[in-house]
Amino acid sequence: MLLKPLTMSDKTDGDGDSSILVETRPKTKRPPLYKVLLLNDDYTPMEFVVHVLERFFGMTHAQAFEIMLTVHKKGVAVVGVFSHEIAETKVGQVMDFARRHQHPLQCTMEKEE
Ligand code: TYC
Repeated sequence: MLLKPLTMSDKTDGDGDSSILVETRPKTKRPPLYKVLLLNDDYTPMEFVVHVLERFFGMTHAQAFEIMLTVHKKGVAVVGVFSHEIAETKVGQVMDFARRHQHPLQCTMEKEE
């Protein structure tokens, strides 16, 4: 096989075999993000959902009310996007809070594409 002649800018390892070292940039892939989803049901009171969104997702009352209505009408809404660990924590906090208050509210997470 014919090798292209080396030029000044080519980097070799100096062992005289004319091999060119191609520097690759280290692949530092960003970790995936996760959507936290709130699901509608027929029993959880609207005010409770609004409170959950204020308490665990830092929304204002107006933002929380708007998102609660979206879930109520459409069945589901993304309430935040987080790292895997933070998303897991939020889901756990919401599920635990709902369970303690005996509401069937469901909160899940899914990987963002
Ligand atoms: N659908 C509920 C009701 O009519 C309200 C509700 C909204 C429940 C959002 C869950 O994630 C939810 N009381």
